Amino acid sequence: MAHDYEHLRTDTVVGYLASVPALAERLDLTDVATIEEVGDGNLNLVFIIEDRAGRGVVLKQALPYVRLVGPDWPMTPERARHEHEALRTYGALAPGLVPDVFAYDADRYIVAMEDLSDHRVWRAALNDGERHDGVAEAIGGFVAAVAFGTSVFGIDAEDHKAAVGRALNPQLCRITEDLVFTEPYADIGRNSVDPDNEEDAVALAGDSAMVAEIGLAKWKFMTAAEALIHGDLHTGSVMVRDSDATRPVSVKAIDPEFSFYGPVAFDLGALWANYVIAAARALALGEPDRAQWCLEQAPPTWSAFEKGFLERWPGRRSPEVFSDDMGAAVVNGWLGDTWLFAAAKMARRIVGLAKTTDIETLPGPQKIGAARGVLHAARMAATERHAGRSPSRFGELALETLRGVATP
Ligand code: SR1
Ligand code: MG
Repeated sequence: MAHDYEHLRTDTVVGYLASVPALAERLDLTDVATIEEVGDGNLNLVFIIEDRAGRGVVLKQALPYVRLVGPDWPMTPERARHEHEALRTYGALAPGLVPDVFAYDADRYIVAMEDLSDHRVWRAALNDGERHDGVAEAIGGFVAAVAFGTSVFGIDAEDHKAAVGRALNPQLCRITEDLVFTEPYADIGRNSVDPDNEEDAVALAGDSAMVAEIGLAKWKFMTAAEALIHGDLHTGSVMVRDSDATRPVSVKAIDPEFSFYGPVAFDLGALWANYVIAAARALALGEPDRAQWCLEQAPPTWSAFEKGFLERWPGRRSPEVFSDDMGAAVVNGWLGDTWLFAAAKMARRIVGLAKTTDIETLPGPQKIGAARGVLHAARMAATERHAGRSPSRFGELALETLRGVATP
């Protein structure tokens, strides 16, 4: 399908805002102070427009291709609709934990939303050595609210099926199916590693136990329509602002363009994986205490999720068969799957397309050790999940694994 629509530019965004009354009133367009294109992700254009009074709006526009690669990789801009609808749903279920949405332009695939310039992308903050307390709990609580509130436990069965249909997101799911679950084990020419990590990538792809687990993970991702998951909930999809004398800590989940009805544990695994990646960076930089802190974010993420989900359980649908005990059993299944998806998400960020700044910005020798550590941790998580599933055990084993291969 040809997508012919005007792409925003820094010299056209003010005119665009002026043309949408709901946006024009949000800032003084006669006194604009800054216009910045800040899209540092792999897919979209993102503009922040601020006036001199400090009021701002974010415009995020989906391009008809993958920005990371260019027009040679066409990609449906319908992902903007998915992002818009997910943000609306999440905002209702988890107030304050996603940016406010002001408008959606279905012709030009533009989501207009709250300016979060007083927040930082969590990944960038972690890369700079910052520690933000309370973020892990908040984001675990966010996953719980969405897991319950969009699932058959929280909504009527027919509404659930309609929601599953509306949220079908085949092209974006295909990216994940290929980049996360397949290509790290069967390169089609998009993988890359440092030559000194080549043996690690070969060992990963040749690890038959790992590949078997990843096959299971891919199948679950492709078939388990449990809830309207975020679909790309890494630390770059979380924004944070510390508490101060006047305000509590603020946490926002952003960028749910990959959202669809999928397995709840996929989002939790993405978070855990990125804690390991952040820890690998800290360890490589000679900061073992901070590495440990990064991995200590896994238990509170999980506990807040578990608590948030089980607190809602008494209000579930179909209590005549969704018994009192079933909630805990469902959660326990998700715990094992969180290990599994964490494994998949770690490995893809080292071997496949679309890597992380945590590792990529390390100096050469440290980068090699950190990348190796993450790959070993991925293989550990995929198999050790059968031995003991506790979130603290995950962190301990990951730290042990990273330490075992760290560049001296
Ligand atoms: C082609 S898009 C590559 C990656 O960017 C997004 O952040 C997702 O993680 C996706 O896999
Ligand atoms: Mg993103």
